[in-house]
Parts: sequence; structure tokens; C-alpha cells
Amino acid sequence: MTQKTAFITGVTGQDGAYLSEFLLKKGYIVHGLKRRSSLFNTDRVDHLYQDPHVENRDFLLHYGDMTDSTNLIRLIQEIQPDEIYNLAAMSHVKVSFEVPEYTGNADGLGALRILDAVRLLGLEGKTKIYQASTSELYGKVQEVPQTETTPFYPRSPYAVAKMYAYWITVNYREAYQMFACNGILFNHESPIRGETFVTRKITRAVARIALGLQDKLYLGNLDARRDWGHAKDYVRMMWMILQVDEPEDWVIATGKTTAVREFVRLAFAEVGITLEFKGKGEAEKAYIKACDNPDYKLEIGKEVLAVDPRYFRPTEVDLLVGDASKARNKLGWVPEYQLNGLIQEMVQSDLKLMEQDRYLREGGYGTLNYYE
Ligand code: NDP
Ligand code: GDR
Repeated sequence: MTQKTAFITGVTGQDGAYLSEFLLKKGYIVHGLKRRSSLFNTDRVDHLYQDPHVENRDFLLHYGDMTDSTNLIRLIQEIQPDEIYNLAAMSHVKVSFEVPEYTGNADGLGALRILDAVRLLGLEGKTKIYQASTSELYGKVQEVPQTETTPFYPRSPYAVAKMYAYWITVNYREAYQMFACNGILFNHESPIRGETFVTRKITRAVARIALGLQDKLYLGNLDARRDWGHAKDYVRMMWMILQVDEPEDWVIATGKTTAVREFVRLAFAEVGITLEFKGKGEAEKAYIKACDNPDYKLEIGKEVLAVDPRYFRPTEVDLLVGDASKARNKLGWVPEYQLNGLIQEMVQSDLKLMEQDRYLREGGYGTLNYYE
């Protein structure tokens, strides 16, 4: 069998890194789109890097941007991919309220640019396309749990842009018989999740507080509920979606929903800290009730969490919980990871990273505190 070629946009992101690993293990040649940046931005895929002077590489990175059609057309022409995974996006919901036009361009029109490049190049018969759609499309609760037929009600510039991307993918499939599919993925996390998404913000803070590097964690809406899975389970499903006979759209979720407050409680419990929550709404705080880890010199009664309204969103998505029955029944997909294991992996990984951070500080190298 000939070696398959994949093109991943967003290769430097959480999912791009896990998907690259997954496809390389399957014997693919993987091409990734990376943005030019004034600092190195390839941390998550550096372990896959191959010296450009070596022949027959199976992992190659190209400069580009989702807002540049000429670049995307040229790359797709050169690469002639069997599969494109369009993962690139300005993916932070809160930030999308600050950069709405750019988000529409990169996340919405970006998807069109990929689809249209494939069509212009006459690759409809060869290239299959995966579009990274999202549970944010459901937005304001219409139905619980959410399935492939639940109506959309997007609640952010990000979600509205992704709604355009969703429908243009369906439209190109129907209009030009392209193998183009949406994976409607619910939140998925990992130790390499971006530091400003709530799960990673919490696990980093837990590690830093335990090690005495940070006093307090500030969060927004603690009542929001999300269906959190592990990114490794979800990238496997991205690939499965492109291996079936017919192109379709798929919900990928664990079917369990958890409040942000509960995630906080579980993450602190992972380092032996029991929290007590007091107050309501903007006045809610959490204090250390007990700490059964003698390594951490933490004062009982210390305030370690406060709500800060700056993290509230102008319009919030209150409750997400997905029903992935279609993926389970038709593709046999079941997640291998549970929430407890995910939190444990994230907290333990951040503890290691923060121990390195402490070491640098002790050596006189100041490190930054991020409070976003
Ligand atoms: P990340 O934010 O970790 O990664 C996003 C990637 O897109 C990065 O590689 C980023 O590059 C790149 N990117 C952003 N803007 C551009 C641009 N204009 N041109 C080229 N590349 C760009 O996201 P995830 O890995 O978590 O998510 C992958 C995709 O799946 C995204 O589209 C996201 O919206 C979607 N999604 C994610 C879910 C999740 O829970 N993780 C759930 C559902 C959907 P750089 O590294 O330079 O910033
Ligand atoms: P989300 O993820 O918006 O669901 O989008 P995020 O982790 O940012 O927020 C989840 C929920 O937590 C609440 N929250 C906070 N969120 C952040 N980031 N920071 C805080 O301090 C904070 N406090 C409370 C939020 O209000 C929200 O309700 C993610 C992204 O990966 C999208 O790209 C993807 O499409 C969806 O998941 C599915």
C-alpha cells in the first residue's frame, strides 16, 4: 500500500501535535502549517522535528496562514494531500469577543479557503477534508444532551465563525461531491492544552499554589458545565471520520458534564488539598480546609480562589453535554480516558513543569506569572 499524505493546519496547537503523532505512527507523511512568529512556536511538535537536510522526511512544516489563500492553494498543490485536517483557528472563545473580525476571517473564511483550494486544484476526487467543528455551535441550550440534529445557537464571534465553517463544509460536500466532514467535538484537554483555557489554567495554578509559587487563582463563571474529554481520544476519532465510506458529520463527546467548580475541587484534591467554597456569584471564594501532603507548607484557611468578573463572557454557554451514540454505534468509538485520569495527568505534568520553574527562580531567573 502506498504511503498516505496528510496536511494539518494548526499543527502547532494541542490537537495538531497529538494528531501528528497519531498519523506518523500509522505511517503517514505529515505536512503541517505553521505561522511565522518572532519566537519559536513549535514547542508541541519539536520532538517530531526532522532536520531539513535529511532526505525522505515524514514530518515537514510549512509557513502559512489561514487568511492567505495564495499560500494555501500553493501548499495544497505541492503537497497533493490524501487528507486535510483543518485544525487552525483563533480558538479562544473569550478572546474572540476582542478580535471578532479576525476570528471570522481565520476560523470561518479559512475553512472556505481550504475547501475552495481543493476544488480549484481539481482534487475533489482525491483529497478528504476534516473540519474542526465544535460544541460551541450549540451555545444557548436547546436540547440536552446535544446530538448531530440539535439546533445551533452560537453565542460568541468564535462560534458564529465556526458555524459558517460548518455549513460551508456541508455545502461543498453537497455541491461538489467532496469528501468533507465536520467533527463536532466537545471540549478536550491534555497536559499540552493552551494555558489560558480553564482546565489548564486550573491545573497550572494548583501546581503553583502547592509549590508556593502563586497565592491565588482567579476565575470567571464557576457554574459553567462542560463535557471534558482527553485530546488523544478525540484526534483518533478525527482520523476515523475520514476512513469511512461516506462523508458525514459526527458528535464526539464523553456524555458526562462537570461544572468548573467541580473541576477545581478535583484538581486541588489531586495534590491532597481539600477546599471549602464560600459565598455566591462574584463574591465566591475558596479556602484551604485541609492539606494532607506534608511537602506543601500551606496554611489552613488560606484563600486560594476568587471570582473575577473580568473572566465573564458577554454571552456565556452554560451547559454542554454531548451524545456520541452515532460515533459509538457506526464507528465503534469509545473514549479510553475518564475525567479523573485526565485531571491527574494534567496536574502531575504541571507539577513537574512548575518544579522546573521554581528551580529557575531559585537560580535567579525570573519567570512570568500569567493571570489570563
Ligand atoms: P489550539 O488553540 O491549541 O491550536 C490552534 C492552532 O491554530 C495553532 O497551531 C495556531 O497556531 C493555529 N492558528 C491560529 N490562527 C491561525 C492562522 N490565522 N493561520 C494559521 N494557523 C493558525 O487549538 P486546539 O488544538 O485545542 O483545537 C484545534 C481545533 O479544534 C481548533 O480549530 C479549535 O477551534 C477546534 N476545537 C477545539 C476543541 C478543544 O476542546 N480543544 C473542541 C472543538 C473544536 P499558533 O500555535 O501559532 O498559535
Ligand atoms: P470553551 O473553553 O470556552 O468551552 O472553549 P474554556 O476552557 O475557555 O472555558 C470553559 C468554561 O470555563 C469558564 N471559565 C473560564 N474560562 C477561561 N478560559 N478562563 C477562566 O478564568 C474561566 N473561568 C470560568 C468559561 O466561562 C467557560 O464557560 C473551548 C475551546 O477549546 C474552543 O476552541 C472549543 O471549540 C470549545 O472548547 C469546545
